[in-house]
Amino acid sequence: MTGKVVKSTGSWYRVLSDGGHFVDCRLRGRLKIAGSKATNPVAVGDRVAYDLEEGSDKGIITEILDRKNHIIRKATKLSRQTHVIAANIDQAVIIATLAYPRTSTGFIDRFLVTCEAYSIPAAIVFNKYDLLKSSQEAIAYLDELSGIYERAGYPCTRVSATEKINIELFDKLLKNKISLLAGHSGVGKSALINVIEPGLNLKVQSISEAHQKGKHTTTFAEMFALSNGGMIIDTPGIKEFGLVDFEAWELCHYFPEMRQHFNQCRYDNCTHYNEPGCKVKEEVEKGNISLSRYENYLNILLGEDTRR
Ligand SMILES: Nc1nc2c(ncn2[C@@H]2O[C@H](COP(=O)(O)OP(=O)(O)O)[C@@H](O)[C@H]2O)c(=O)[nH]1
Ligand SMILES: [Mg+2]
Ligand SMILES: [Zn+2]
Repeated sequence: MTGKVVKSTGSWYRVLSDGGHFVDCRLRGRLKIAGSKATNPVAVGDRVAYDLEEGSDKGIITEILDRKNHIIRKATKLSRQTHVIAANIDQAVIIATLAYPRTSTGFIDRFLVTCEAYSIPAAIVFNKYDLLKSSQEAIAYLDELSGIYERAGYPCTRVSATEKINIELFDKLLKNKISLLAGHSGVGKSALINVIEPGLNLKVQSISEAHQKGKHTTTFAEMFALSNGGMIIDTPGIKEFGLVDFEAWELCHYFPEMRQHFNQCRYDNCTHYNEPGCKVKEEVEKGNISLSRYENYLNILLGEDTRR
């Protein structure tokens, strides 16, 4: 029998069978993915084969089917060990807020680099639009950011969970796709999901709870089915997605608006930092590549990206 892992606690896996019912499964002891440095061999989104245990409604996972893709974070910043957050994702949706709490562009860009590295299409949803819409200055900044990201190829949507603004656009974004939802604690991930799927009744934190650090103990993602045919993977407490290891000259491949210029630089191995004859820097100076994206590129390149 085969199915899809929708929840994991580290020792138990809830599998949604192809027949549409849930089976709690354990992992056959010796099942490991060859060559994987991951601390968890099976992640939410994995397709697995399982057998039912004799005389029980519990199952044993016997095989992990090939992954289309997966996304990881490092166990710790310097660790070689990785934790697979989810597998077989159609798109990643980053929920960001310009205020309460403020999502930094550094966080957004680091997340987008991770998505590019794993070839996962990404979209950005700016929530809590109700808090901005009376300030012209805030709207201008939101317009500017949306322009930067849309031109780089990432669709942007502004929504409000509490005032139900543009909820139909959010619903459409998730329709018939498996989406990984990412974003800091407190940006309104659960609130947004509850608006399009009230039956899930996810816990929405009070603002004060959202600011308490270390409150989330679980690092395991969970997958929910939506009535629009989509599935979402909620990632509690995940602040930072581990960047894959890359060579300096490779990093610009993960910035779509830089990728198209790198072969016009004077040097083949240009890192677009301080090399002469750099086409990327020229495009930044002309205003064709955003300064904010370029600065975050340099922060990642130089390893100074410590902002969360
Ligand atoms: N003003 C405003 N507050 C929101 C909105 N969406 C969520 N919130 C509040 O933000 C807090 C955190 O929401 P929650 O869904 O728990 O965030 P999560 O940690 O990303 O799942 C709660 O107090 C929500 O009521 C919104 O669109 N506007
Ligand atoms: Mg939540
Ligand atoms: Zn260059």
